[in-house]
Amino acid sequence: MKVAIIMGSKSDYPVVQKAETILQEFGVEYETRIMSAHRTPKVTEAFAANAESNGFEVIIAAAGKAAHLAGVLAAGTALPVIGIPMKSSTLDGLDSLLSTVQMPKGIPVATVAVDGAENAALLAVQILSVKYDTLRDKMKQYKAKMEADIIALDQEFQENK
Ligand code: RP5
Repeated sequence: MKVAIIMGSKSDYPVVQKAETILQEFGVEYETRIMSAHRTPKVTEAFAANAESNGFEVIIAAAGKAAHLAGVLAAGTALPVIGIPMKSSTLDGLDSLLSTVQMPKGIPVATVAVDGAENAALLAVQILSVKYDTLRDKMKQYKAKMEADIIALDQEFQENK
């Protein structure tokens, strides 16, 4: 199981790293690359065309401003593409969000929240878990732990307020 994480610029990496951390937690192999729909269009197109034969099963694409990266990748592959709109501009990421989510019919991009790198990785794990049962079990454990942690926090909060 292998996920491609593509980011439009090195400046996206502090956010993108959070997706890497989640994939590590779930034991999912990933490769992180810098590619741009606008600055390196030929490289991006070639990556999308060869992603499946290179063993990738899901693509995560993080980009900001006029963020066409996820859409361009989705146009060039049958693999599922998850878009992370980056809050990298004077418009607080609204530009990235709309550029990523407002895809024309036929070319979906599963768009997470602005800077939502953790959810992008979790969604990638959930997509992969359709094929890999071990990942579905890990996802169930992840959710159960999250629930238990919050219940414990609430209990502590009630006792100490
Ligand atoms: C986008 O423009 C990148 O994804 C990044 O979020 C934003 C700014 O890029 P840099 O100017 O920091 O390279 O293409």
